[in-house]
Amino acid sequence: MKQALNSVQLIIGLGKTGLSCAEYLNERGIPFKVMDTRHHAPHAKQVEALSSCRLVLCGNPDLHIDAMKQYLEDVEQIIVSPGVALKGIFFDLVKQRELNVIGDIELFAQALNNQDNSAPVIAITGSNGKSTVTKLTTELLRAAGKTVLVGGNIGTPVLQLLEQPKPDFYVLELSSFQLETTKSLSLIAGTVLNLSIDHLDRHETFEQYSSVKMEMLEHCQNIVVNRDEFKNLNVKAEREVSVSLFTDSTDYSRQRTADGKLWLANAGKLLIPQSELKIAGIHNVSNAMTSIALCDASGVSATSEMIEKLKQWPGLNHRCQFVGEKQGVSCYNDSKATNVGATIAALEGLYETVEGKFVLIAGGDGKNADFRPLAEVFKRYLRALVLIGKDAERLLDETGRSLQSVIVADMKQAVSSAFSFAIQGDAILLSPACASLDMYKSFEHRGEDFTQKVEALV
Ligand code: UMA
Ligand code: ADP
Repeated sequence: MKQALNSVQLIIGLGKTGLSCAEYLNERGIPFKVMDTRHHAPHAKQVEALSSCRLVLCGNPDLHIDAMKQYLEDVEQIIVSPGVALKGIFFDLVKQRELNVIGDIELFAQALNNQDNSAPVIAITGSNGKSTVTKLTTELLRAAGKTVLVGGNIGTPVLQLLEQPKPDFYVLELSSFQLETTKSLSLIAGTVLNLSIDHLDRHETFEQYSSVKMEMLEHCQNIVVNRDEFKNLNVKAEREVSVSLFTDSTDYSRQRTADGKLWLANAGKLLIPQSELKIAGIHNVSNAMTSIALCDASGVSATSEMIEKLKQWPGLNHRCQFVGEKQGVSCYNDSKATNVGATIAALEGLYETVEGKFVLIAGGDGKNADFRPLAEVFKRYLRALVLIGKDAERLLDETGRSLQSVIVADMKQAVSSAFSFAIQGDAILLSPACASLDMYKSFEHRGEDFTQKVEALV
């Protein structure tokens, strides 16, 4: 990174990403200032102690806009964290000054572009299934004997990956917030898994949210396209590897053999019987197919070790995870379902494995989403609806008034109400269609609370 004399970089946000950016710049002796809109930001002390750090400022910049004008005077470029919306009076000022605004993924991309012979990058985005496909693709590549570093929205800030020896592949999960501030990331292979409404508290419209994700495909040498989600997609790439659960005209599909078994197959070659996959739900069959296709698109064809890994992989915690059974009622933790599309996928995906109906525990922070698309699915699959959290009332109004339902104050009550509605053969599913932050530290925290309350009863 070139740096004009007497100018500084401005890092905005002091979470994991901000800290990784500060450490990255500090390592290279590049001076920077840091800002966080909160009064008490995490990592402030740690960053203040770095030798290239000029100033740490906490608080809402929109309330001190005259001071901000001065503050921006020596700023050459802004490196913004994904949790910070590029909106408000301060960002209007940034726009007026025509300051370059990038994120940590862009810094990572620039670092790779400056390396001779850098490792190829595979990226996964979409509304749902990103972490599952990111982790499974990583596991499959490792099973094929490749070294892999994994990061991005899945948890490890990408700049930290540069501190480790060069791998055979980087596998990145990218959110719309991260893609919004990324321009020059070149990918050997990438995919947009699906698009459904999410984050409308940050993106102005669904179209804007979708286009941020779809633009990633323009930077891919090879793309994996789920033809069940994108029937008419036409993006130029050296190679397209297509997948589908429902047609057999794609590169990866399902085929039924004479004994009636469904297999995952590639160009007529049978790979693995669907029934031998450990991960639950039809959406996860699609995720499995996409993961093998991503390896293929990156030049790694399926080996027997990879097929064995596919069979053994149990999936990630908090994603349609089986957590217990009592008197014929099974319980699943799908706390990571933080939007409407994910909850629909979980209900449709798990339905085949459930004898009876679902008692669904949902609710939380709906991020301004329209819950109405859930109404039809609820009618089809639910025995009853148990609601928690900030948007419980609205969720009920928009979807569930015709069902047996109850609004409760906490997870303990939610689980005991769910058991009182359920009958033998039913499943209790926590799949909230909402973020957890109105009640919990994270979706993991919410999932753990659910699991604990279930375990206390079974
Ligand atoms: N915040 C402020 N003011 C600031 C900076 C942050 O209020 O100045 C708040 C944000 O609104 C947010 C929280 O602090 O609620 C964290 O924001 P951050 O940008 O500092 O987050 P990091 O700790 O750096 O974590 C980020 C991603 N977080 C977000 O996009 C909100 C993590 O994804 C990611 O794992 C990490 O970088 C490493 O790349 C988490 C996430 O929730 C899992 N992602 C969203 C999702 O999956 O739906 C997109
Ligand atoms: P993300 O990282 O995109 O949030 P995860 O892999 O963590 O995705 O899965 C989150 C939730 O999304 C799951 O709990 C499930 O409800 C739903 N989901 C997973 N895969 C898919 C898919 N391929 N299509 C639709 N929904 C999915």
